[in-house]
Amino acid sequence: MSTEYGANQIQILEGLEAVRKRPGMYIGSTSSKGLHHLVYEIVDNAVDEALAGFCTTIDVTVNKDNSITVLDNGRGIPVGIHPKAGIPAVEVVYTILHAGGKFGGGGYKVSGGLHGVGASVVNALSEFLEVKVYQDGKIHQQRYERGKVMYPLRVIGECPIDKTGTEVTFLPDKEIFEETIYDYNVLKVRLRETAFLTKGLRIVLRDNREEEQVVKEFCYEGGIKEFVTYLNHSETELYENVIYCEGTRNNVYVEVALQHNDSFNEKCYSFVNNIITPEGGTHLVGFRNALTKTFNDYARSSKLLKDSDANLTGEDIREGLTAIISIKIEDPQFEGQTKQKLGNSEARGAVDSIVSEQLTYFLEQNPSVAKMICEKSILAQRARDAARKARDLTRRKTALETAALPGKLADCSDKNPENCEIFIVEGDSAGGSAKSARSRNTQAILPLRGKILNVEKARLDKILVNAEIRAMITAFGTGIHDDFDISKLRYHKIIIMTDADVDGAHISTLMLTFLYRFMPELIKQGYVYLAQPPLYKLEKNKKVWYAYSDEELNAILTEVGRDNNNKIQRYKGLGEMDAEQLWETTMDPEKRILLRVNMDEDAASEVDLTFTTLMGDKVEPRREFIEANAKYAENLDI
Ligand code: 1YM
Repeated sequence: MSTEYGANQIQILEGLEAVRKRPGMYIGSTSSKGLHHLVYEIVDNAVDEALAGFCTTIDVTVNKDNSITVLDNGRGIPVGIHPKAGIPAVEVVYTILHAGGKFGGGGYKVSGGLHGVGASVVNALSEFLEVKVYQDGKIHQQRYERGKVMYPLRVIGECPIDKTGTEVTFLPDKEIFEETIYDYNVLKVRLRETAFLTKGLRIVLRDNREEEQVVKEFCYEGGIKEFVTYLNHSETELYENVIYCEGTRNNVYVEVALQHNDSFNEKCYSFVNNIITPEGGTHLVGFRNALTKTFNDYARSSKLLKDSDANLTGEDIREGLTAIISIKIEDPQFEGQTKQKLGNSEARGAVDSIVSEQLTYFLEQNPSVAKMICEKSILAQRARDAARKARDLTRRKTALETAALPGKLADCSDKNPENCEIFIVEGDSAGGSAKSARSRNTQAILPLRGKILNVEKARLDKILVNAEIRAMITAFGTGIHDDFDISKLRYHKIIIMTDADVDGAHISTLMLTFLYRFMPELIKQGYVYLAQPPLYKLEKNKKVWYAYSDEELNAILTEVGRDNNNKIQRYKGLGEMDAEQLWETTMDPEKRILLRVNMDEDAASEVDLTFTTLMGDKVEPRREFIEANAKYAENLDI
């Protein structure tokens, strides 16, 4: 071994040791999120190979031990000796921590993973990682454990000369990760998204942990056009075809797909080099500019808007719009607190000009579609005016009366939001029990009458005059949409308390839909909870048990014995419990169970889809969704 090689080895180990010491700096976190991130880093290298035109299929397998295997049919990572490092290129990829960008010059990385950069991080954080390269009729292999090379790259066998590709298996290190069990659904959502964003690429996901292997295959020849169709599948589309614009300008490759549906929500997701940009940025600004300008020009020239009418706002035109904006750019600059906002100014111009040109042409060619969109936007414009009036009304009220809190609210006396919780209770009778049961100091009760308005199916003006909705908005104190201010939140726990039956579940879903659409920050920051009232009460010899599920009931029955002396009571609703029982089982902070509502922000489009599927117009997608998810009924992640 040359001294130079030895020195390199030490550097390598120091590099990977730094990753193990501060994993968060390299993969964001060591929670379940970071765990899944490992897979995306490896997959991204394979996606790069697909974008370069050499790979058509990526196979991802979750093995029985929660290790992951990723196989692609690209060229295979080069196995030749890297001139500077003096070791095979594949070893460089897996053991040297790169500062960024692809080494070796030529071309540029496009996908999210830092082309070979992420691979060494994954290696450093894995109990073991094994890479196989199929190239020139040979199978090359190397194994690492916690980043350390176990043996030099070696040929372990032969393969057909036309078989090429890279296969990587790794087991996330239990010393590093808080969670080491992969969630099939999380991988599924992300890989489906990756497939939509890379048209024609086939991604196969397998789960070998189940007795019967689960296989899911994603391949979309239509790319983001099919993504829009997918996102709209539980909506009623306003017109048949997805509008599509594509082109390259200023070295920026731009793809946009859009379609309106008859709902009132906007679903726009933007991506840069296949990475979602939750905070948008210049590409999204360019898109919005183009959309607003093009539709106003069209509406004016076709006399759908009269000279005396005000311009349509962007918001009007985006009512019911589902859109994907995907760009590929050489040197993306991310800004903002979480580095999720694109800053490159050339992206704005590129998207703006490509969308303006192609959309103008489309509208001229498809006047009936153009008219439908304009008419919907004009309706939105009118509703917006009405909503502004309704909102002004609420604002004026607050300005006049100091305590504009809803009459039905039984507020708590403590004024420090951190100590305070509000129970949103279904029905006046349960509300009554809750009011006598509560601890007045910190617990507020807001009873709602029956089912609240389904905000998926109503326009803002109608929503804002709804009494139950207004009661919640004023009680929480934060305002909504643009006015939303989390620092004004009056309670740090918003607890939805409904009956433990189908109706109760429906009301909870309506409530969550409202919170998700109007105050998503409350969910994101973990302020929203579901109370868990018991299903059964069991009495024997003056002793009392409560069961929160059928399993629990059976367990208790087994313990105390099944005989006629237990008078089992099945609760039909919260109203059946007296104040003391309600306190003891559901409200007492010392004893109760609360479920905190989570939201996976990486899967924003999927969360949105869940709500439109559950609360939207179409029955068939809802039935399919419920059938597919029935077994996850207890899992509250949305
Ligand atoms: C299962 C993971 O990493 N595939 C993969 C990676 C590379 C190549 C092909 C590749 C790239 C190039 C030339 C090139 C990488 N190569 C490198 C580096 N799948 C997976 N497939 N030949 C092959 O970009 O020029 C880094 S990643 F840097 F070594 F070329």
